[in-house]
Amino acid sequence: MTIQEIRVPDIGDFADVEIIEVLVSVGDSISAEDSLITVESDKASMEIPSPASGIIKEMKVAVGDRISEGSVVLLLEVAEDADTNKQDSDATDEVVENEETPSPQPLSLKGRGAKDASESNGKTQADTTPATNQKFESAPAAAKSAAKSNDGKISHEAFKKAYATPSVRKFARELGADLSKISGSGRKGRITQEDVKTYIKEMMSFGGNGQRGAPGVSGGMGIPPMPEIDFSQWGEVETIKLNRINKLTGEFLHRNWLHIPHVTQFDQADITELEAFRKQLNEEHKKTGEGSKITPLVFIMKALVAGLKKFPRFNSSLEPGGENLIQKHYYHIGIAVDTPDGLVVPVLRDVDKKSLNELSEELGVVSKKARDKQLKPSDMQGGCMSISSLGGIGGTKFTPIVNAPEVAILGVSRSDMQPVWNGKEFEPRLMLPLSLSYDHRVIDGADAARFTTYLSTVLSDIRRLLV
Ligand code: CAO
Repeated sequence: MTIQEIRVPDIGDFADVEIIEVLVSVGDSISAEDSLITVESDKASMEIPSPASGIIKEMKVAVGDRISEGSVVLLLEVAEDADTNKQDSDATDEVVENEETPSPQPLSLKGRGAKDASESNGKTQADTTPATNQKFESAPAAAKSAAKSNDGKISHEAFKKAYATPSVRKFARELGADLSKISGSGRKGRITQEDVKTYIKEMMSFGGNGQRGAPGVSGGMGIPPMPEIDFSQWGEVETIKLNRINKLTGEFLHRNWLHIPHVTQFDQADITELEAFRKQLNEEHKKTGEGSKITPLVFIMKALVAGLKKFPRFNSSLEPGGENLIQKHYYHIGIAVDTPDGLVVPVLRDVDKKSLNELSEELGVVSKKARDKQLKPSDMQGGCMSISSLGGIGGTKFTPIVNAPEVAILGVSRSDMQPVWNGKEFEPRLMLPLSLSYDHRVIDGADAARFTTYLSTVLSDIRRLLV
């Protein structure tokens, strides 16, 4: 028997990387090629395999340690005849360096680096997956050993945990799937991505709690992935690549939609007088050549600020832990701008301190900047509440998605002349549809109704903005 020092082999760019998983422990009997640890850089995760078979005598690393090429991972007791790296067969129980190791295998790529890496070899991440699984599944002994507790018994929980690759575990985590409840169909019981998908499908069809009889209800975040469909089977199709804004917006909206319990309150404001005043201002601007065109939106921004002052809870953000509200004492309003590349939301600051003319001018400038792709990330941060105005386009109402960390968003649709009963007769009044979506964790339905009622009152009589 000899004691062999197992070191990290050449792992390319993986210098000073963190160990995210230790797959073996002291006393384990492992085979050559069994995975020992998983390391993760900002681009990918990778398993480090053993170069030899033997029994683990001492672990030299733990989860969270950072390692590079040459770092000692563990001490392995190897049978002399199996010690392919050691030339001197006389020596026993001495530490030798391994000179030859199986190559480490990438498990998953992530982020931008992943894209670069996958593109650089002409493969997508999906392309690399089968090879990855194959490698990992050749390490069942290591995984099984890792599941042993101090008393030598195999913990069911740990066994299951060890029997999925980090990428599968990440996938399961994202879908809210409990790995301990999933049976692995991979080699020697390894849980595969397909197993996770199947489990989620079952949970969905059984009502989300694993019980039959409540179809169609999802188990919390246990949302199954959309199926991949080949639409070309039904006719001609083309694939259009989404641009960066589309992708970022999609991800952001999806996150907000899933995290925030949304409710939308609808209302209408009588803007007949406001519209008359707005037209008058625009006429004056035209005659004098001074001031930019004023649209209803700047009045709505002013009314919104009045609403935030009267109902401060709308001007807050919920701390991620859900323990506290952060109350803001400034009034910055985000405006959703439709651009050829997608939706962006620049923020107009200190709306309470600016005149209608100043806001109109600024709105023109930021909308142009947005459409010319000139907005900086800081131009889109720090909003208290956002407005999504589709008034220039059409529609009667909609349900905007809260622009987190804000707690509410005001949707505005196209104003419309309607017959309104004034107590004696129907009168033609210009009515502006409002759609207020809010985070129900922070705002009660009654407050939302009070808020839109107040907005409606202010917009119906803009003199109230002065009091
Ligand atoms: N009712 C009736 N008419 C309205 C109106 C309303 N609620 N809001 C605007 N209008 C009118 C304006 O007065 C203007 O009319 P004139 O040209 O006759 O003066 C016309 O519609 C066009 O207005 P606009 O859209 O150019 O200007 P705006 O200040 O209302 O909006 C901006 C600016 C940047 C918000 C808008 O251009 C925009 O991009 N809107 C889309 C926002 C969006 O996509 N939201 C959805 C997000 S969720 O996917």
